[in-house]
Amino acid sequence: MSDGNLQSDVLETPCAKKPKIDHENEKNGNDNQIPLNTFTPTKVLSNNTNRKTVFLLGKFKDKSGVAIVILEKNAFKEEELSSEGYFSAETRVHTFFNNDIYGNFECYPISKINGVKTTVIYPATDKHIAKYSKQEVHIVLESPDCYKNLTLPHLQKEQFNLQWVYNILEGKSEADRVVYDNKCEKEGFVLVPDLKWDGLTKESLYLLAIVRQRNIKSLRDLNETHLPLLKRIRDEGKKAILDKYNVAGSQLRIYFHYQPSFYHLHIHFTYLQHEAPGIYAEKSHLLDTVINNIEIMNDYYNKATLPFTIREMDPLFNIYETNGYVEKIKRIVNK
Ligand code: M7G
Repeated sequence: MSDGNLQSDVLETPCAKKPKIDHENEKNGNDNQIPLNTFTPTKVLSNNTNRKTVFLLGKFKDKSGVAIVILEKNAFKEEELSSEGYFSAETRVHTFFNNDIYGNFECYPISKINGVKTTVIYPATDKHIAKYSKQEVHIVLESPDCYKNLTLPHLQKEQFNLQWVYNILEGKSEADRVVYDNKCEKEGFVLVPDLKWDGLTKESLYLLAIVRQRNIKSLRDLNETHLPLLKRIRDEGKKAILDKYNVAGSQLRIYFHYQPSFYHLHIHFTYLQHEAPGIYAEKSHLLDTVINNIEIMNDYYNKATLPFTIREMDPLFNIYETNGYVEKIKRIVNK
């Protein structure tokens, strides 16, 4: 039996509030004030014009260490399009040109619907900087031996801190955002809006199911003993999303990333029509396919060769390159 608890709290309207910054790491020594308005960008790490997202490296006034600030233009919310926000008397309009039946304008809608989603990572480590910097990417094939001899020793030595995950599981952070909480230690999980989602716009719905067990790093560790957990996440996750957001299970993409950035098992739930980052063939594995593969072969993920993408700034890239797993290209050297 599930001991899940669907919370019925009404979602907040982010536009009406100051930027909400999660100070989850207070106990790890972080200050609990992030002075966003004192941020000075020093470098554009990358600028994704398709996603209308920019990754900035910089510093806060009077703060040591560097920060990464991610700015993302929000998707349109359909319910706001029919309201006064875009076409009201308050809307300022700059006309570029009118030509016959065609017009080209820049429109400045009211600020309430014009927020910019802002994510802060502070203090940011070199690993964060590498993750968000524009760089070349390669696909490598990870055999079970490569996993054991190259990937695993590397990630045991060097991986992103999981404190934010434990804070969610222990109810210390984001507790008011939790959508569903199954407290069973063995088969329980917490369903929470992903950092990348504003928690409001159905068109870009993105939730994360974080398992309570702490010893499952990734897809690689899964076998038939995990089937009840995986099925529970699929079924209870779908139900919770239907109840809270009125999105049917058949409209959800439910998947793992391989490699993930964070080696504590979690599953992504996104709206099928939303092209979330990391949904492509080289990185995502549908939960239903994973369940089916394990049902066919108990130790499938222990035996499979799994492809994954690797960025040149990731130290793991050097390991795979040195061991001959990356195809060489001719580098053009500027004299
Ligand atoms: P991943 O596959 O390990 O990494 O997924 P990647 O997708 O970044 O390559 C981790 C997921 O956790 C991502 O979708 C992140 O956006 C999300 N995430 C990361 N952090 C630090 C947080 C957080 O503090 N809170 C929440 N709710 N989600 C987070």
